[in-house]
Amino acid sequence: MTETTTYPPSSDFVSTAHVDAARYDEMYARSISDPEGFWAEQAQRLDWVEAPRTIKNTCFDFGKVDIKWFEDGVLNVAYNCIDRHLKDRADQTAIIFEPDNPEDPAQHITYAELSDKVNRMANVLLSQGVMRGDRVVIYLPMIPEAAYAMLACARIGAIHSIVFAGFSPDALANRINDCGAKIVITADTAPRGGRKTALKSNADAALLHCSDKVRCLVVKHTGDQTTWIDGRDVDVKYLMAHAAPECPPRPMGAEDPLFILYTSGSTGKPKGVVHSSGGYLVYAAMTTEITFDYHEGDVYWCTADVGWVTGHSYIVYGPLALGATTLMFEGVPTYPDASRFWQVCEKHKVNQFYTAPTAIRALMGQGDEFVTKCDLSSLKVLGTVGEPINPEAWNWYNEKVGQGRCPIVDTWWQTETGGHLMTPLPGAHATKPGAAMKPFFGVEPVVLDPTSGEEITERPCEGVLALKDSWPGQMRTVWGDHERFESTYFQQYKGHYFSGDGCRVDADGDYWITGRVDDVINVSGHRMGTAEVESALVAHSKVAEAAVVGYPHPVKGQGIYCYVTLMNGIEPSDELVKELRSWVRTEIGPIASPDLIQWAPGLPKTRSGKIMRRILRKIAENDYGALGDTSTLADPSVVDDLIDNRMNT
Ligand code: 6R9
Repeated sequence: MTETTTYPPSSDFVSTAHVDAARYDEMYARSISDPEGFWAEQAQRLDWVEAPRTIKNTCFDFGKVDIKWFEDGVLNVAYNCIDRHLKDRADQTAIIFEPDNPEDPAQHITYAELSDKVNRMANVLLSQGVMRGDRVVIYLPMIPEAAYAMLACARIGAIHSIVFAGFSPDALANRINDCGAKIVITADTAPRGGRKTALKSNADAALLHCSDKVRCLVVKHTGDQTTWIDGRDVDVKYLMAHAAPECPPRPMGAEDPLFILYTSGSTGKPKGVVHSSGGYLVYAAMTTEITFDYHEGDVYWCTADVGWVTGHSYIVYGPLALGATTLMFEGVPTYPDASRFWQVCEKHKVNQFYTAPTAIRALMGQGDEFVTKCDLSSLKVLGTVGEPINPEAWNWYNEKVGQGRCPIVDTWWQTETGGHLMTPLPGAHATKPGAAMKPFFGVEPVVLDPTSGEEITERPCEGVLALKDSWPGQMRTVWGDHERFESTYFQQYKGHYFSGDGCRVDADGDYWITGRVDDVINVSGHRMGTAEVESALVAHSKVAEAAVVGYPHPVKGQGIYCYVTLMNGIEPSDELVKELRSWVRTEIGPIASPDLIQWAPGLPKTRSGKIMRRILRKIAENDYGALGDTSTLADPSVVDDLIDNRMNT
C-alpha cells in the first residue's frame, strides 16, 4: 500500500534552502554520534559573555534527572535578541504590530526602538524592586509591550511567567501564587475580534487572592477607565517615558531560568515548566532558522499567542535571536471577516506563515473566496502546530494558501520541549499530509510498546512516543517540584522522556503523531487536563461528581465532553447546563468551556473506584460497539444508562 501522496519541495526551493536532503542526513547523523561537537558549534549562534566549554551534562535516569547544557557559559538573552543586532540592523523592523482593528495603523518597531523600549522597561522593573531571579507574571494581550516585558525580564535576569490573557482571575491567582511573583504586568483592556476583555479587572480580582505585596504594572493600551489602587498599581508607559534609556544587560548563567510557563498534565494542577537561558535560546534560534528556512530580510508571522509556548519560541525568542522581522497580531482570524489572515499576509508581504490546524479548519469552512482574492505570492513556507492536522485541512492549506508551491512544516513539539522535536524540513523532505515526518537535529525518538515499555524497532509500527536523550531546549524542572518533573516525564518508561503522545511510523520510517495517550485533551490547539475541568465542575455546589473526556470536534479537533452527576435532589435542566458552562469559564477561562454536558446518574467505575474513561470516551464518540471489557465494572448497568442518555444528548 502506498502510504499517501508525497509533496517534494521544488528544485528552486531546494537550491536556496539552508538544509537539503543530503545535508539533513549528514547533520542528523553527526548530531547523534557527536552531540558535544554538534551543539558546541550551534552554540556559536549566540554571543556569549563567556563561551561554554562544558557542552552537555545530562542524566535521564529516573530517581535522578539532571539536565544541563552549556553550563559554564555566560550570556544575556535580551542582548542576543537586541543589542548584538544594533550594529548592522538598528533601522530594520524587529516587530510588525498589526492591531485588532484593520483600520488602525500597523506599527513597525525597529531594533533601535525595541532596544529603547526594553531598556526603559527593564529600568522600570528595577525601580519596582525586581531583582535577578525574581518572578514577574505577564498577563498581557498580543501587544508589543508583551515582548518588551519578556525581554526586560531577560535583561535584568528576572524570570517571567506569562499567563494567557484568556485565563480567568482564579487561574491567574493560582499561577501568581505558585511562582511567588513580585509583580504582575497587565493592560487596561484588550480588544480582540472587536470585543474587549477587561484584563485589569481580572487582575484586580486575582490579586484579592495574592499577597498584598504584589505590585500591578498596568499598560494603558486602550485608555479605558479602570479601577486604580494607589501604591499598588503603576502606569508602565508613564514610568517608561521617564526612565533612563539604558539598562546594562545582566550576565546570566546558561542554566539560569529564563521563564516559567504553566501547562496542563493528566493529573493535578498545572505545572510550571522551567526553561533555561542558554540551551533554550540556542534551540529556539536554530529551529526558527532551519524549520522555516528563514533568510535575511524575510517577514515571518506566527499567529500563536505569546501566552503559549509557541509564542515564546516562535514569535519572540527564536526570531529576535536571528535578527528577523516578526509579526505580532492582536486580532483573530475571523475579524472583521474570514479574510483577515490572508489580508495581513498580503499587506506585510509575509514569507513564512505559522498557524494551528484549528484555525485552518475554521477558515476552510468559510469558503475559498476569502483566500483566493488575496495576493499571497510572498509566501514561501507554511507551518502548523498544536495538534494533528487532518489531510483535508492540510490539502486545503497547501492548495489554497500555499498555491501548491510552499512546503508545509507540520511541527510536533510541546511546552516541555522548548522547540520543534519533529518536523519535515522544507528543503529536505517530501512532505505527507498529516505527518510530522522526521526528528530535528539531536532528537532521538523511540516508539515504545505501551504495556511492556519495550522499544519497537520494526517498521511500520505504532506505539507511544518517547525520547532517548536530551536536547538543549528541553525543560529543566517543574517550578518548585523537581520530583514531580521526574515522576511525570521519566518514571513511566525508564531512561526515556515520555511525551504523552502516541505515534505511528510508516514503512518509509516517517513519523505520524496520533494524539495524546493520557488524560490531556487538545481543544483548538489548547492543551487541557481533563482533571482540571473536573475539579472546576465538582467545585460547584450542585455537582456531586464529574468525568471529562475529549471527543472529535470538526473545528476544534477535540471538544470537551462532561459527564456530570448531580447532588441528591438536584434536577437537571437546560438552565443548569448554562450555569455549569459559565461556572467553568469563570473557574478556568473561556477556553475550558464545556461543549457537551451529559447528566450521568452514575459513572462507570472499577471495583476500586477508578473511573473507566476509556468507556466514557467511546460513549462520547458514539462508538458503542467498541466498549471493550466492561466486566471489571462495579456496576455494569450504568453503561447502558449512559448510552441511553447519550442518544438523547
Ligand atoms: C507546541 C505545543 C503539546 C501537545 C503535544 C501534542 C500536540 C503539538 C503537534 C501536536 C500533532 C503536531 N501537538 N504539535 N500533535 N501534530 N504538529 O502545542 O505545545 O501546548 O504544550 O501542546 O500538542 O499532543 O503533546 P503544548
